[in-house]
Amino acid sequence: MKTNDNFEQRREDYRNRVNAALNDCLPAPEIIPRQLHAAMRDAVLRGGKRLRPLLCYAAAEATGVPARLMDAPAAAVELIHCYSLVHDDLPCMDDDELRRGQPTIHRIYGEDVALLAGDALQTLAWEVLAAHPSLMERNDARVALSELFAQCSGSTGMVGGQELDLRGGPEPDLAELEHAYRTKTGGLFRAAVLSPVCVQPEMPLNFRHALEQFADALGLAFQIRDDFNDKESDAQALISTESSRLPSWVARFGEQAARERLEELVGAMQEACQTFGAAGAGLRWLTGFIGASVPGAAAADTATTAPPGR
Ligand code: GRG
Repeated sequence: MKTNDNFEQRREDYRNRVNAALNDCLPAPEIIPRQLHAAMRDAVLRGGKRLRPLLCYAAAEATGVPARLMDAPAAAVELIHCYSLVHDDLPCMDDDELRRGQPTIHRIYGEDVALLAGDALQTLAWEVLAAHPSLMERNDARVALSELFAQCSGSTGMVGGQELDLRGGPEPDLAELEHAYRTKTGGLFRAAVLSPVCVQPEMPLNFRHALEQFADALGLAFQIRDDFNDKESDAQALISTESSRLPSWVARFGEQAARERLEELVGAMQEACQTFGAAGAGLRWLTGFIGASVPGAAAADTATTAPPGR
């Protein structure tokens, strides 16, 4: 399948497109309060692979939705993702020193400013959905996107999943662990992949179902892949027996089971992609990115290079 090559080329255009939208919507650093705006800009513009925006554009290609209708959800989902990273790095959560290869926002600006920067990034995401010029004539789409994003990022989505992760305990069963993954990590992937449905309400049902299947498998697969590659998962498992946090999938069920589960999920993503024929090139490329990065797992397609920005 050669269509992946095509997406490799377009991927850079999409990244530039969302970076421009993000740069435009973030308040300029000279606008008061300057420190807050500098922290917000750093949190968003200092790297990142932009996987969630790429998913918006890839899902739009797959379903015949014009790319310009994805500019608002692509920027909004990245703003919410960046807010979650800033808050996740805080001392009361993971207390991380580095993010995207650089000091975390609270290490540079202090915990108080980092908290506020995350809050303001989240608020900005809703402003983008409400007021982006590309959706000015589409009240229906703005309402549908706002509802989808709220469900995927709030207490039944990403934020709720984070709480489950913090309090889930060391011995969750499979359903408990996967529910936490599906919401914490999968929530924003779901928002991205289902964004085209919100701007094209007349979309055929088989397309909607395929996007649902793709999003569901992707959220889980991405987190298991991340656990799998996490060299500290053993350490995390040890810590987890002494804390209320969930263990990683790999630590809980073992490497072999994780590899098999991941292959199953990548298979579900590939199956969903078939619905879109050649137009699903972008979704197939992203499937390949997940499948190719796990030692011993079958690569889903030809993608072997990570999007730049890590
Ligand atoms: C604190 C409200 C709140 C939520 C936290 C999703 C989440 C919930 C926190 C992110 C922390 C984390 C490490 C989640 C696992 C998913 C993951 C590997 C995120 C990193 O995503 P990438 O690889 O990051 O897309 P870049 O930097 O490329 O954008």
